[in-house]
Amino acid sequence: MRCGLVSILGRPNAGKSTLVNALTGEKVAIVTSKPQTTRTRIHGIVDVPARKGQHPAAQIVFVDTPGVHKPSTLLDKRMMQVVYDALESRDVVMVIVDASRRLELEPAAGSAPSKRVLKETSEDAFVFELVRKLDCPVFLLINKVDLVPREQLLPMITELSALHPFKEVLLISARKRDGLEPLLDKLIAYLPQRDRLFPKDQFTDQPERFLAAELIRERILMETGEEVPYASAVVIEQWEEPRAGTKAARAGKSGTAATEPKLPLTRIAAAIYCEREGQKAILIGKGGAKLKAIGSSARKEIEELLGTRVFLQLHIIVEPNWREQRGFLDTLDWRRQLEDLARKHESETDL
Ligand SMILES: Nc1nc2c(ncn2[C@@H]2O[C@H](COP(=O)(O)OP(=O)(O)OP(=O)(O)O)[C@@H](O)[C@H]2O)c(=O)[nH]1
Ligand SMILES: [Mg+2]
Repeated sequence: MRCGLVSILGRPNAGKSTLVNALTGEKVAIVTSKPQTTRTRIHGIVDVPARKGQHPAAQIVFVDTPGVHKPSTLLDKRMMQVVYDALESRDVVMVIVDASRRLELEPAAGSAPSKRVLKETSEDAFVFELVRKLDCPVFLLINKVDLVPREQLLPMITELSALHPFKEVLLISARKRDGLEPLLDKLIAYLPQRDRLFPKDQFTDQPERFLAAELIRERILMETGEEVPYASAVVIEQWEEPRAGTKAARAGKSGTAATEPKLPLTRIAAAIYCEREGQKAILIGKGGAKLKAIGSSARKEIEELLGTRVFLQLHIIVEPNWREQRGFLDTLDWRRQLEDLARKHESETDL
């Protein structure tokens, strides 16, 4: 079969995570309208059956990455390191640009209606700079075409195609799931012959605990404004699984977890970290209303994910400057935590 890693690269908010979710058909990565939502590398795994006369069976591992930005904190630097690492280990790279941001509204002249015109933008310049040195196939995805008048797309393709010898230039709408079939077909042609990297039914490499922490963080991003989303982090402190044998199959899209009273219960306690007392007050809200709203909407999402009922306890911890603390950032990195555990286990069994 064909199998490979496809890294997705783009500015914050370009739609990388929306695309990975659309391709896997699962909520692998959180999505918000705020930039810098994704902080780590996230795998979304797609199995494509063989199509006679078209392509062989394939497993494509999409690698969602943080948006390319100029780092200011240590957290930002770590996020950019994730991007560089994803560009090192890959078979194909897909650059994704937001078509709607390449347009601007030209003021109406006289009685004529105002219209959208292509604008010169250097926003994506750093992204194109990063792919220049790559020796692998690079695709260009022009996303959010649902927001752009058709006649504007052709000049955009011409302009962007000139920036790099892209193997393919494709128009997509990740949100509307438009243009994804041709994308999968074209990708498979560039993937190496290789056995699958993950079991057939696996759609992500993230542990459930990390997914749950991300779902809580998504609610925080959506419920708060100003600097709170950027200064917030979520750490799962306790995770008590239902007794063995009682865990139901994933509720999936039917979403029966919340409504079915007899389902087993998972108990989760999570800490929300912020940097200042003022941010803590915003997160708690008047009479605790904000924290309650975050907790109840996150709980529903986690129930959907786990297929159990969930008892979710949230509390807030002020950790000044956590975005600059090496040790704290390590505790947020589940890959590093798993490696540490494996090393510890190895050294214990060596004794
Ligand atoms: N209209 C429209 N909106 C889209 C499309 N794709 C993504 N969006 C929206 O764009 C916003 C950002 O999407 P994300 O998927 O979080 O973007 P991202 O590139 O992962 O952003 P970061 O994680 O911050 O780097 C969200 O509000 C999405 O709903 C699309 O095809 N059309
Ligand atoms: Mg993202």
